[in-house]
Amino acid sequence: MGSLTSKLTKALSSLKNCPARIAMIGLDGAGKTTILYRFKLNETLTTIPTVGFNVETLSPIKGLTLTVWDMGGQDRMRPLWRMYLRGTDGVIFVVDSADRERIHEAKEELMRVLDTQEMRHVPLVVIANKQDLSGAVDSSYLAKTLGLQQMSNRRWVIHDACAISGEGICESMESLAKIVKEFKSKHR
Ligand code: G3D
Ligand code: MG
Repeated sequence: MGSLTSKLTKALSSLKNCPARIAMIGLDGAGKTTILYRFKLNETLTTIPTVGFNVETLSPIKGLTLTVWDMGGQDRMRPLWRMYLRGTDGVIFVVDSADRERIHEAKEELMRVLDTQEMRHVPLVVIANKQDLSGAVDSSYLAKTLGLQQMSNRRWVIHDACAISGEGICESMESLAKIVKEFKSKHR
């Protein structure tokens, strides 16, 4: 367990001198909090409870903030997301790959976030989580269903993962560090 935490920190280490704001989003139940807890062992997880809106923040390495919340449902919460998304340098979108019924809803929520002027060009890492469950769709199916191929104005990557075992999480963070760095050198 401890070694996973240090591997995760290492995966992000190329962002050490490159302060960045990352938003980790997805429908409730996708596995975001589970992923955060993979980092948590030597870190404090701060929970900011707002009425009906739970935000978790973590700083896995100096200068890097990871802000996490659930999407979907409550329209009245959308102005709050906008606030948390301001100045975002990268988005991690976590999907429950076994919940086929909600993939379409997940796509709609993702598009709502990305289709704003402010989020133009901001890079995207999709975590196709819960690959251990039977019936999980794989990352290439998910990429098609989420319409990632049509996103020509931003870098995106997708990884199969299992937040419980930690599989695929380090790879996701390595990709994140890489594309966020590129984005910041070009657009910020
Ligand atoms: P969220 O923060 O996105 O809402 P959570 O999601 O991290 O709370 O996870 C929701 C449930 O999915 C949790 O189960 C969690 O253990 C489970 N989960 C997360 N990742 C995986 C995974 O990769 N595989 C499997 N099989 N389950 C996963 P509970 O039972 O606590 O609700
Ligand atoms: Mg959660």
